Amino acid sequence: MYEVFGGIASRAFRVIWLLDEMGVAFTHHDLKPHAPELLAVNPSGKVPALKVAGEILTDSSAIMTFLADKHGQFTHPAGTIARAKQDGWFHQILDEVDAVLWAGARHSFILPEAQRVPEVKDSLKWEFKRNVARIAERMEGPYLQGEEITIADFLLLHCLNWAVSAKFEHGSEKIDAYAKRIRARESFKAARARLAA
Ligand SMILES: N[C@@H](CCC(=O)N[C@@H](CS)C(=O)NCC(=O)O)C(=O)O
Repeated sequence: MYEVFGGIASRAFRVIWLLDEMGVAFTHHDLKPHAPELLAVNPSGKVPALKVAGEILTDSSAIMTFLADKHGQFTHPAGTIARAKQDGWFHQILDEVDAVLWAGARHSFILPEAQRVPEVKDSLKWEFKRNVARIAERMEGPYLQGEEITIADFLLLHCLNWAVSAKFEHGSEKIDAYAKRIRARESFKAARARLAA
């Protein structure tokens, strides 16, 4: 049995949605970063974390990769060219989308006020738009790698949702259609419904 730590409005959404997609049971601990119960399992205070077989795994990307490999879903097998390409997408999204949004969040409300540089947000918004346009250009089909949806698509979609709430615009019709396609999935809707609950 898996235990997911972290509120649904955080990067924990990625893990919860993936488990919903895979039809795998889990329990959810709705905890904010640095909550005492969270610090007890993950001393960095960051979410998400996953408890499995008595061990704590951290980092949403590492957890998604572990789950996809373990259950043989939404991933190409390790050691294949297709997997290397999938990992390339995964890391590109982390570098060029997640990191840009996270920098925007840090300079809006995460860093101590004296360390924030709010002016950087315009530059980050420009970078986000340019980076998403590059992704749109390279996309190979209805999903990043063609016909088959992978965890790289789940990661990107989560970032695109995050961008909406952070007011980072990409202006790409192709990416809008892509996001709409993924948001229509029943498991996405189920995970999203947890947000409203
Ligand atoms: N790369 C990590 C980032 C984790 C992270 O920074 N999570 C945020 C919430 S979405 C957090 O816990 N922030 C608290 C902090 O930075 O101390 C992941 O993907 O899990």
